[in-house]
Amino acid sequence: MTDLRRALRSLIFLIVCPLLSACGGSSELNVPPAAPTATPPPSAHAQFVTDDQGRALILHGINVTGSAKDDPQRLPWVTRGDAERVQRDFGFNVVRFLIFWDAIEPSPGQYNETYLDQVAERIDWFAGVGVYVILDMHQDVYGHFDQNGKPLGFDGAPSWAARTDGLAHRIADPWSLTYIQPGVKRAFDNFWNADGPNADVQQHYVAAWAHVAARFKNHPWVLGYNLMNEPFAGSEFAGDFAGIFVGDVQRSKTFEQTLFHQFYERAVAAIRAIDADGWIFYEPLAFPSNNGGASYLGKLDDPRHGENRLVYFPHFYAILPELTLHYDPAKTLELDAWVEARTAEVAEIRTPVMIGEFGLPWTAGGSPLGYLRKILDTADQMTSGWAYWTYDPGNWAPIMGNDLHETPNADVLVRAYPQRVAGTPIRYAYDVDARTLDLTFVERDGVSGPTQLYIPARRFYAGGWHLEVDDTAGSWSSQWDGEREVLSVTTPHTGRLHRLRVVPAS
Ligand code: 9MR
Repeated sequence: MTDLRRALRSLIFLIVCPLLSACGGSSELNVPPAAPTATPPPSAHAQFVTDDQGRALILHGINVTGSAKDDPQRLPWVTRGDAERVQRDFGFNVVRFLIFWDAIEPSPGQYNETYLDQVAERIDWFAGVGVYVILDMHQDVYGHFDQNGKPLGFDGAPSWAARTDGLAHRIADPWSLTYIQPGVKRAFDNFWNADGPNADVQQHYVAAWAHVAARFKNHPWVLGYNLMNEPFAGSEFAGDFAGIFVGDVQRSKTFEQTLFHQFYERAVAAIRAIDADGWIFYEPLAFPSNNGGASYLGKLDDPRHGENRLVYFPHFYAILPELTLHYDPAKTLELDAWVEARTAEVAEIRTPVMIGEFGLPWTAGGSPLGYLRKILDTADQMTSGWAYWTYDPGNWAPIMGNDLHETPNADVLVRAYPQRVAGTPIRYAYDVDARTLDLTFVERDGVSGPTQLYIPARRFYAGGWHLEVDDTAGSWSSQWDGEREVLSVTTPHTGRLHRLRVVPAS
């Protein structure tokens, strides 16, 4: 861009909020005409979760919590204070809340309402501070115990549903290698084979989901349901010890397109029979997609009237950094492979996408913070929301120690971002070094309410910030909520592109 063009461009940026202190009230502003914008049309593939006013929801948040797996009550350790902190200190607007089949249905057809009451109580803590909840039916290596009460995996299914047919299994190290134990594979096979002698297992799982949906369908802050954490193909997974994370993609392809796809169809139908509007999140097979391999699951149909409310919910773990606890920023092949695979899938299925898990300890070698930044920048480029793994005090988390002080990860996970967009986002990007946030969106029929930007003012903008807008006509107004650090911007109805930019004041 030439200096002249740059100068012209900055002229048509209107400074709505010159100083942080001036942002307390709403302001009506006239915007001078601008030259027709050269911004490209909306991405052909970008789809968005929307709120009840039709605004695109961009979700940044965290998993609550990994350690709930081992809690006797299957509950996260968090308090109401943590729910407040998640919003106040980190600016998150969503949590992926782990729930467990063995807690929901400890014996066949018997639901534990006390557990669901306790889950509901915690959901309300998050709801109270305006944080959405995605219920994640978590499993790792099928379940804690097999049907004989022998240790099997880490969490998930009740023992009565863990049918290993007497095949051997033992806990392996690292934990994920336990997936390839014969008994574990058989438990999954018996789950997936919905027409076999163990057909009741999957039927119970699906019915348990319907029960959960009935319980939470009217909760305004329960955004939706994640059908299964990190699904595993059982004996159709062809990896061995060396190849577990890569596997034989072709071999599991048929499985993905048949038994696995049919399972999702059944689960979606069961939830839709109860809840027409909740968003249904679903993951590809974790191995190999977590690590960058392709998924052949294909498009799922949503039987609801109106637009689909399905969300593709993959995880993002580059295998070398995860196993070696070292990230070399010069070696991004694995990360690039993940982006390429997910981008192709999203183009095919035309479904909103959100990263359900990713993470690395800040103590990892090389550039662990660079790794997290790269994933977060990528998520913005893909217009994908995300949920960090996990809100358990420690090196992975943004908090640690008895006093729950922040780790260096906190400053990386906290970013300015558009939380609600009054139209269809075309592009948004947060520049960590310059501390600028750019958003371009187009208006969409039927959308009401302002665009809302989270701006971590207390953390990153001690000298204040400006909002710059670039538009052709009409009146703008903005309102700053200093407590939540959310700027609400009402844009004029011009039918054209709107551009907003937050920049540091000094
Ligand atoms: O980080 C978790 C690790 O401490 C546990 O030993 C393991 C088994 O319970 O699970 C890990 O969490 C995983 C999550 O449940 C699923 N996605 C990958 C996570 C990190 O490995």
